[in-house]
Amino acid sequence: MKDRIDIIQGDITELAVDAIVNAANRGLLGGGGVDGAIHRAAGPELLAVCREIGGCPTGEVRVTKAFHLPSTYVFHAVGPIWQGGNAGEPDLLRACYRNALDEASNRQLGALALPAISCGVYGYPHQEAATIALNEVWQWLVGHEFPQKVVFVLFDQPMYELYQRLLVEKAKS
Ligand code: AR6
Repeated sequence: MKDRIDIIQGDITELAVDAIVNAANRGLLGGGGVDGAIHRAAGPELLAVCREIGGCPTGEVRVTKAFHLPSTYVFHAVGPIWQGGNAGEPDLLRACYRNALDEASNRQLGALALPAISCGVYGYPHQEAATIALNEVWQWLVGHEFPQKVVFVLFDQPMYELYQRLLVEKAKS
C-alpha cells in the first residue's frame, strides 16, 4: 500500500489533484487554518455554495466544486474538537477519513489530498491523530481500487516528519 500513499510538506491549496479535503467546521462558512486558505484560494463562489449546503455534522463530509483552486473537488470534512479523548473523538476522526475516502471511491478518483484534520485549532494530539489517519487510509486502500493515490499534505516540518516516521513503521508491521 505504501506506493499508493505520498507524504509531502506544503500548502494543500496548491495541489492539482482530483480532490482536496478541507478541515472545516460545522457551519461550513470558512474560518482560519487550512479552511481559511482554501476559501481564499477558491474564491467567493465556494462560500456561496457552502451557504446553500447549510452545515455539516462532525465526522461527516460535504462535497463541492473547487472553483479557482487547481483541484477538481473540495471535500469538506468536519473533524472533532479535542476534549480529552472521552467524547468520541477517535471515532469521529476515523469517520472523517472514511467518509472522504468513500466520496473519492464513489467518484473513482485518481488522487485525494488530505490535511491533518483536527490537528490545528481543534487541538487533537498529533501522534494519535496521525496514527488514525494512516491506519484508516491504509485499511481503505487494501480493500478499494479508488482513490488510486492518497497524498497527505502537512503544513509544517514536525508534522511532516511524524507522518513519515509512522508510515515507515506501518509498512514494517
Ligand atoms: N495546507 C495544508 N495544511 C494546512 C494549511 C494548508 N494551507 N494551513 C494549515 N494547515 P486547522 P482543525 C494545517 O486549524 O484543527 C478552522 O478555523 C495545520 O498546520 O486548519 O481541523 C476551521 O474553520 C494543521 O496541522 O484545522 C475550523 O473552525 C492542520 O492543517 C477549525 O479551524 C489542521 O489545522 C478546524 O480545526
